[in-house]
Amino acid sequence: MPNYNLLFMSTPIGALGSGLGGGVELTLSNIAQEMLRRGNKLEIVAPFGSVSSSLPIREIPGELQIPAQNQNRTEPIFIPKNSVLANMWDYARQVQANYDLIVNFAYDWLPLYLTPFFNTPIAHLISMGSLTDTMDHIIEQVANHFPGTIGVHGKTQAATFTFADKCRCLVNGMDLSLYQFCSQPGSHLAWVGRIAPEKGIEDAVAAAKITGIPLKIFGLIQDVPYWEKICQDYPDAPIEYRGFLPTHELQQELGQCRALLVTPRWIEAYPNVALEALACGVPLISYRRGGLTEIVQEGKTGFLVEPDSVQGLVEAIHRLDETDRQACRQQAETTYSVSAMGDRMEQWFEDILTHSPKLKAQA
Ligand code: HBI
Repeated sequence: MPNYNLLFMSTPIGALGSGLGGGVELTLSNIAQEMLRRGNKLEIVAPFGSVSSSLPIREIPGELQIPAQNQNRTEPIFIPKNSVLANMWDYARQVQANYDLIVNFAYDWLPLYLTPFFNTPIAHLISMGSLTDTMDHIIEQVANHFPGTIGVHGKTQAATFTFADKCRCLVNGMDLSLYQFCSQPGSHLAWVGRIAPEKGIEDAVAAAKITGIPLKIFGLIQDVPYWEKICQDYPDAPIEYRGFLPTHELQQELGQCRALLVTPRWIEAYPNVALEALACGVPLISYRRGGLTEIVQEGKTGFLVEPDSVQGLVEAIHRLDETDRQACRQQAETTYSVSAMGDRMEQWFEDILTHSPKLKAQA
């Protein structure tokens, strides 16, 4: 496998490390670490304020992009004045000749629209399922004109698009050495993620109230009014908000939990939090929706329940003794290790570059 010069384009909805970018922050960092470890050269382009202990970041100023999941299907594309997204891609245009491949991690229209205007090939890692008509349309355009350059995480995510067969499934992965296996947990449950309506945390709180089993909550409170309403609606639920913790602290506390409740209201592509839980030996109780249906080994590494059914969550919680924490860790090591992910990414890059050799910018 030759070594490549890679330019990673981050999400424009928040600085890397802020938590605003959700799972894609962790995905980008994990892949970048592994590509560097394998001898590739790499620079990450991200909004001003992005931080990373070990990754080379080029910070770009400008106004953040609005999160796509807050838009309705027919909403037009909004590009604010001094858009950080536009500024990031103007930078990419200027430096593209130094790179063999650009990898786009943003779920945004502009990078996809600009693809034919670039000489350097662009690989798009699409991090969510179908959300808006404009995104569906532009992704399909790129899938048709640049076959093999549209990557997704899972089959259920791909299935939300009419062009599922043109999407390459990359699954996901993370650095398992950061996650300690815990065989003897406490009695409490966990919920991890951005606290926002599409994540459905109110159902996990309701299940904690019904079962009386304490629920520890980790993640960025992205929608404050939403969180405050839940606290008002369930004043005596046994919940404890633990904050938005860095991976090292999160995995320490998450490993102590009996199970992770995953309550997505939408098609979550491939929630990183589920992989993190498995890596700590924590079984998953999740709605039968999105990427979790491809992750949970029913009855062994968790349970899939009727979507939006709190009663379903409660029944699964009472069956937790059937699950096997060692099997959870084993599943993470087999499929979600960062080296398994690195192999899938390098193969993807190789396939793109051998099928669409770099067009040397006209001298
Ligand atoms: N919205 N506009 C936009 N762009 C993104 O890159 C983006 C987003 N919403 C959510 C998101 N990325 C990530 O949190 C998920 O893809 C994981």
